Amino acid sequence: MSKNPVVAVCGATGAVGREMLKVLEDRDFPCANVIPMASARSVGKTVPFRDEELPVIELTDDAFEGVDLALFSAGGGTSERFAPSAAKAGCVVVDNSSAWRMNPECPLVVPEVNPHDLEWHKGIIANPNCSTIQMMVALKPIHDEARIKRVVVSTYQAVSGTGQKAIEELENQVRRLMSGQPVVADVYPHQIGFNCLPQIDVFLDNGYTKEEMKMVNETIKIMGDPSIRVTATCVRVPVFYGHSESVNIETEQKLTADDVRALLATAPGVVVEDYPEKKIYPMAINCAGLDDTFVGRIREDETIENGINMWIVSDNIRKGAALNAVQIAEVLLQRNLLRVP
Ligand code: NAP
Ligand code: 12T
Repeated sequence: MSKNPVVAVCGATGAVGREMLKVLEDRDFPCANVIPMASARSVGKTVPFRDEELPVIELTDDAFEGVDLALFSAGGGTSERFAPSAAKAGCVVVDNSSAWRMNPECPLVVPEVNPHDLEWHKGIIANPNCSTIQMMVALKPIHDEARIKRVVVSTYQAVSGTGQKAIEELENQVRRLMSGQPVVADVYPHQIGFNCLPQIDVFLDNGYTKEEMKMVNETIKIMGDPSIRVTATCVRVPVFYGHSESVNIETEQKLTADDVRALLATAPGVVVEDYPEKKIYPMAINCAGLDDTFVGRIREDETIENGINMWIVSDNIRKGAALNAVQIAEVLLQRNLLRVP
């Protein structure tokens, strides 16, 4: 593309959409024009971008005329409904919802891991789940070196993953609980203030939640390796920004903890933060607003032949959503793939 692209941000008034605008600005993404879109409810509102307040327009089938790239984060139903109209108008879609991730026509991409999958896109590209993205960035170099056979992961997920209303729900509940007032749960099925909920997204027939099965199926698609076995437990915790993950892996080849630290030290997008003697390890409060995925508590699992435990933390709204989507767009631009074939 010789001219800079026109970029639509669909869901621009939401937690992820606002961050997308910030990431486009921070990274000086080359764009001719940015068009924020949301529901009819938001028409009349503005959103900040660079030194301007941009008016929000309604997301409709006809809104994509002359738009080159659309970053969607407006819910699965909205993506399912409008992404095909955008692609039909010649606009490449990078979608943050779970609607298109397992569709065989849609690449599912973490730029540090499988940028090559962008080559076969047909107009709609899926951004993986936040919990999957940060795990992939850390596990890919290990898989390349020693082949990962099995992953056991437990997540500690921030409320911002659910959106703006959930952020407000945690704030309100904490305030009320601290002043002895009763709380009501609206967004979540139970109180999230001072609690942990072993349910993220809906339950499926196999007893797992949809969020847990996203980690299983998306890992296989992104790594391009159906032999990796993943089992997950996803837990919501009363944290605003930053998902944490306890990850246990079993590899085919033996790796020591030092081997893993050395591998991750040069991995793109990864920062090793592992100095237990100084009480230094990744923490959600430190990763908020940052772009990297932080890995610490790296140690050998002494109960099996080739096992490693680690703790992986990243800002779920940045690398887990907005940043990963913009990085996908950057690769599309660099490789001249910003067109619908
Ligand atoms: P949010 O704060 O609730 O914002 C939702 C956004 O979607 C708002 O801008 C809203 O516009 C817009 N929207 C809702 N219904 C719409 C409709 N019918 N037409 C047009 N726009 C509509 O939620 P969020 O946290 O930003 O998340 C949004 C999406 O991103 C979800 O699909 C979620 O699954 C996905 N997400 C993905 C990840 C990930 O794992 N990669 C992480 C977080 C979120 P109004 O203000 O006009 O209602
Ligand atoms: N339910 O994009 O609630 O599949 O934290 C991401 C985050 C779904 C998704 C959450 C969710 C997704 C959440």
